[in-house]
Amino acid sequence: MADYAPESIESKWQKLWADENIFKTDIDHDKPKYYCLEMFPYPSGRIHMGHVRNYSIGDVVARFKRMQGFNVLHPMGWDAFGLPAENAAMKHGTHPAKWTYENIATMRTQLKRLGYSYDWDREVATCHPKYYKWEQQFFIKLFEKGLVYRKKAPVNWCPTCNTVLANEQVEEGLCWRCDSVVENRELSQWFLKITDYADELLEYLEKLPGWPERVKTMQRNWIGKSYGSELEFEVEGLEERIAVFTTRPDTLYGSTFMSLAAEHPMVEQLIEGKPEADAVRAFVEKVRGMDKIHRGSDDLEKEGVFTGAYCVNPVTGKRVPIYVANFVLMDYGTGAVMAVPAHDQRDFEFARKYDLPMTVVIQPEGETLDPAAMTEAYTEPGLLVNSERFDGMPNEDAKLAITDYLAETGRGRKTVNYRLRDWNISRQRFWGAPIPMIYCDTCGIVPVPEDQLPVTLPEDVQTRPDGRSPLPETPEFFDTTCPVCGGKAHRETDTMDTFMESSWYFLRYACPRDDEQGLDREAVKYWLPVDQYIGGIEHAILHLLYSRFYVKALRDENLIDIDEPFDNLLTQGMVLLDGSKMSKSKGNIVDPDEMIAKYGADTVRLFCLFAAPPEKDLEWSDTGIEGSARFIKRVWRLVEDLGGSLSPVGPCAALDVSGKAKELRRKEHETVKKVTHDVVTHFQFNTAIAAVMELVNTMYQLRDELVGTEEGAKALSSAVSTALTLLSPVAPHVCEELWQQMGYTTHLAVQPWPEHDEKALARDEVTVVVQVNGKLRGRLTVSTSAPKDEVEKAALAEQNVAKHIEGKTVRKVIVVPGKLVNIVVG
Ligand code: RRW
Ligand code: ZN
Repeated sequence: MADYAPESIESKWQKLWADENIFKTDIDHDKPKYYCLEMFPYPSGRIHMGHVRNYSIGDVVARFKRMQGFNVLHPMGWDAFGLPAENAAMKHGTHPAKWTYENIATMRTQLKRLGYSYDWDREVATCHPKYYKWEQQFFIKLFEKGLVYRKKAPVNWCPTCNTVLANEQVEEGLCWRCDSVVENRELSQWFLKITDYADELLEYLEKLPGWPERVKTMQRNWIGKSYGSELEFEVEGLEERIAVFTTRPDTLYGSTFMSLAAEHPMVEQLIEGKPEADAVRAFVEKVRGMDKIHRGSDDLEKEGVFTGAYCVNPVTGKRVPIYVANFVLMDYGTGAVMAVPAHDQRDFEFARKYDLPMTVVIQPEGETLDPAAMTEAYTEPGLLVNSERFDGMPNEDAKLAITDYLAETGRGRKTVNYRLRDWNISRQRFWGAPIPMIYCDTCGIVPVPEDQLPVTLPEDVQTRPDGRSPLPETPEFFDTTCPVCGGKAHRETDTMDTFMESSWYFLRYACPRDDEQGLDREAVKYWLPVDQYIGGIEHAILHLLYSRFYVKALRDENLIDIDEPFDNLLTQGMVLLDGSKMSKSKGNIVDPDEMIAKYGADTVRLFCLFAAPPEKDLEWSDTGIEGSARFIKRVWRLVEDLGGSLSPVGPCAALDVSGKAKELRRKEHETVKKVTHDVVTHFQFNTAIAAVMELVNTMYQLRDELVGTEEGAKALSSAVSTALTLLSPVAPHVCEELWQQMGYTTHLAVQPWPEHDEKALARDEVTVVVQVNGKLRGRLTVSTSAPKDEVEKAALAEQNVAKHIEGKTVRKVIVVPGKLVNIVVG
């Protein structure tokens, strides 16, 4: 046998698996199905160590399930639209498609070099017209149903990317992709009505026990359902009322002023003819230029301006001044806030700044708050004061009581509010799926007829150096005829957010070449939902919420039959180098190709799985990867040394052995039990691998004693077979190679997962403690099958025990088998 040479072994097995279509999957009703999916990559250029970790975890799950007898779907594809391709094309003066397909070719080769068990026949690229055709068709269906609409809206605008960002793509006021400060603009945009599904998205979180609690909490907070009241304040001198939404109706008696958003539709009416008008208009102008995220943040300096108008508190009947304030947002509630400075921190800061009155209406037990002396709002529970008929009531009860009281007189009602907004899917960029809509001067907005789909991106265009989309200036794309009246018309030039593609790719994998229907209902029914989804926590809200919504929308279009896309979700930790996230911009990258060239793919995979449990961060370490390499060589050498003594007896062979051979067999079966348990119950690959390492150690310790006898050689053969089988999902190439060296003619990739035999776990000998009159005097090693009188005889003969009973009368001997012998002397 030759030295361990990973390059040749790995390419040999990759070729064999491919030639024999080992990982090709089809519907098979005789087997239980298992759909294992990892989040598909952006074809950004080269594979990152973060990908390697993600896809190695997925591959172990897929291989493990396949060996357990499941019909496993394990696909891979490309999330191929988006800004990076466009930026790169801009830089190099090429078409984004060229850059994208070149990257896909590079990255596919890299993934193949890692030996992942994908069914490559199911590969999809979302930038292919045969993919986005269906997305356009779904879009039109949703449009016809009223789930897609267009409206003018203030949008988050990234000045560097030259595009609109969804709220989810703004992180602390910065663009999620390039970290530029996001601006606020007004544009006509296409929206998907995800808010229609807010309640279902929330309720179904309870039906996802296989999701991490943390992710569910993040989604719950993002949806942000809150109960409250909507009430109305009459405006003094006008026949108008201002509606406010509040989650704190219990504080209504303490509302001493009103704050409006700069965009509130009544501002103009309120200030008309008042001396304050100009100052208010200037302030409104200023606030509208600020970005929304900043306006909503806690540390914004609270500012406002008095409108000169008043309204009336509906319960106290007192005059309340109306302000425009920079921290009130139009898209939460009604854009008007009943300010309660004593019990809301933002109102408190505002009231202090502008010297507005403050009334305490909730007192903590055993205390009396003095508004003049307060340094912050009191927001904890308490009893109502200064609230007339509600005085003395606990504030939680008062929420409903006061709402009911207002409702009786037609001035308010109970309401529900959500933080979730509709999903803006318009992007003013070139490299995305065109939104299939046509503008006609006569007919208005008309969807592209189905038989004219896909609306494809032009192939011979130049991207513009300023990053703006060339589509409006490309006549062969832009100019068209109206499908209704046949007159001159033009196409929509916005393209779709790339999260539209990733919201259904997992369905397309079930029927990737179906050009007739897009989604083959039976195939989707067979494969979906995804049994195990694996990816980064960065998608906890964005992608994972959109996909859940999209599946529900397609279900309601009667196209598919599932409610939720992903049964189980594993969010993997980051890959760190020297304590910080590996990233190209920081320059702390370990290149997977370099590592594969140096150690082989099996070692890289082993390291990724051994160094940390999947949910935890993984710190890259040179000593760690060296350790993984050493272990693989150790397995190699074991098989090499044993050479001709090994025979293909199968893992967990049915052997009737004794002595050291029996001991090895016990270790072998214990290992199968532990590895299976660790993988099945918690995906704890690191402890599973550690158990195989122990088994290998035991084989090294016992091999010299065992190799000489037939019984010993068989026990070794079985244990080596088991170790290779258990390790094969992690390090598949080297295991296949050694498996073949042992004389097997089957592939490990399709070998059944071994099962341990409970009987093999039994130990031959046990240690028994011996007491004399209740005191520990000695220990004995006896056979588990030894009869009681034999154990008693051995106990009495034990040296130290014999000393303690010398010259005394043995009155009684109690034997508890397998545990203890107590000798009573007098
Ligand atoms: N195309 C999208 C995407 O994220 C996925 C769609 C389903 C929306 C850590 C992981 C580090 C990533 C550093 C670097 C995701 C990483 C998968 C990394 C694909 C992780 C990639 N595409 N986890 N990943 N680079 O190409 O979390 O610590 O960016 O699960 O690989 O990543 S992607
Ligand atoms: Zn028309």
